[in-house]
Amino acid sequence: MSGKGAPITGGTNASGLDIVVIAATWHDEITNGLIAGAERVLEASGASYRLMRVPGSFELPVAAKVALDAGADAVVALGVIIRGGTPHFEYVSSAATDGLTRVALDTGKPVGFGVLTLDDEQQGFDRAGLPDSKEDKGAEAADAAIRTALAL
Ligand code: DLZ
Repeated sequence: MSGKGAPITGGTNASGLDIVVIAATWHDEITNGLIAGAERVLEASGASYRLMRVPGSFELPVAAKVALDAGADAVVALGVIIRGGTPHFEYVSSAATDGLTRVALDTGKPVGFGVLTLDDEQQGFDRAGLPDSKEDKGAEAADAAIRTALAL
């Protein structure tokens, strides 16, 4: 997709769905782009949604589980993890990915996966739905959550 904010749930009516966007706080410029992309798609779909913030991507799975157990129809998980000089990147990336997969399977509800695992910051700017971005991964994750929720 070309990204840059065009809603990609073309014509889908998701009114009646209750969706929680959960976003980590690291690498805020990129994360804010992901949030804006997800919100554009949710707004266009007619779904009701709210934003929940957690400290880091490691905390995304537990927040997703709580939101889904509380009755949300789907969550959109957004985070940015950038490789550093230690193995921490691998641990946080695996915890977020494996944890969110487990939450989706345990709850039987969709988790839109908008966690970027990156070698450097530029890769994030390229994918964050910002004016110069090539892709809009926040929008894609929201679109996936909506379409899966409607399909289940
Ligand atoms: C500790 C840490 C590091 C080093 N890097 C990131 C990152 O790039 N992206 C991210 O979302 N979170 C990072 N964190 C924080 C962890 O996800 C977590 O919040 C802390 O380890 C506290 O549990």
